[in-house]
Amino acid sequence: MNSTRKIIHIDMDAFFAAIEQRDFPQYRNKPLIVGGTPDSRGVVATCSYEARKYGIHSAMPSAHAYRLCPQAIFVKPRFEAYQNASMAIRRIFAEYTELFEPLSLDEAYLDVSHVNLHQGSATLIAKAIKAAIKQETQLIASAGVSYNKFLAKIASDINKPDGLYLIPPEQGADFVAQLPVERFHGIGKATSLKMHSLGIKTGKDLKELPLEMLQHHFGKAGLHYYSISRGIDNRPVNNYRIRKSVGVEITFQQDIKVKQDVIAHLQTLLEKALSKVAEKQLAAHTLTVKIKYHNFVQITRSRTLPHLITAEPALSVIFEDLLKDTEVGRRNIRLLGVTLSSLASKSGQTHFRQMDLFSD
Ligand code: TTP
Ligand code: MG
Repeated sequence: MNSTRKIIHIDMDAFFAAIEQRDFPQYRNKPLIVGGTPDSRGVVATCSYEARKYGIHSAMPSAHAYRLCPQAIFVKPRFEAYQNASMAIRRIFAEYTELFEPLSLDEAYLDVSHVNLHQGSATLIAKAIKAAIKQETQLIASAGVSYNKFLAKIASDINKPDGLYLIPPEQGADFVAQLPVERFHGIGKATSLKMHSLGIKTGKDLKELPLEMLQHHFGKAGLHYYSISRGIDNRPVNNYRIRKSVGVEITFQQDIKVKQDVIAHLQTLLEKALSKVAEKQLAAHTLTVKIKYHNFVQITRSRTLPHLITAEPALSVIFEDLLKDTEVGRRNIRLLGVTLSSLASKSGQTHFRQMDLFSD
């Protein structure tokens, strides 16, 4: 039964700003704004909690933020640092559950229904994840714990920063009833205004409307609103996609036939695939060649090498070998592809786990 699921939503506090304050101690305990400078037409990406006291928030023009707090420090974003922190927290999620779904760099849903750590207590697991994040990144996360995504997401916002809030199943429906519709995740400004004009201000108001009416006014979303107003949200946490291979291919405008041309194209495709893999600090052991003939018949040929695959010219020998039992040279070809798999970290250690964490 879905009502027994245990879902955690993790959301980092003042994510970009917290990273700046961590990396530059002179910014700590100060109103700090990450984003465009006040003299540009830029906007605030985020700001420290010290800056929020002045009414500054994400998406506000930086010039406006400056008027609210002239002593604030403005800094440009450093996306690489944010990406690194994001990878670090995802690595921690992966230690607890395979079933986690990042929503952005700084937040994710985790389904811990089948996690046995900490006596299976989702609250204790959330606590442990917060502690691991702090230990590993010196950053603070807030967590929401509930029996579905909708409520877990709302819960993580409740005691921010450094929050941990539980909405147990028996309180779900009451919790939604008192919630203003503009606090519902997924209900934007336009929809909440429309709801207000229909006299719907809270979850309780929403629940009083029959399904047909909700569908009439909100189309497909009507059923979702009907469900969440009752504390019901059966959306699964989608598994974070594990990338086990990297492939590139080319479709020719005009079919090719000559074997040496085929090998030359495969070599170029291989170089492209290798650079993609290298970008992720990985390397591959298995090489797969895909050939689609002019009549759309498709074949693949694979070879796993004991050493890591590199682009050295000697590989053309392997291509020759792979093409031996094919009709290359005799039949026209419309598409060629090269896929690298059996991914390993550059040191040669197989490292599938790492790969999916780097693939976003
Ligand atoms: P949020 O989680 O919305 O905000 P936050 O982490 O800064 O603060 P908190 O969760 O404690 O309220 O967004 C995560 C990051 O995404 C944020 O640090 C910066 C970036 N971001 C933007 O660049 N523009 C935006 O409009 C928003 C909302 C966020
Ligand atoms: Mg956040």
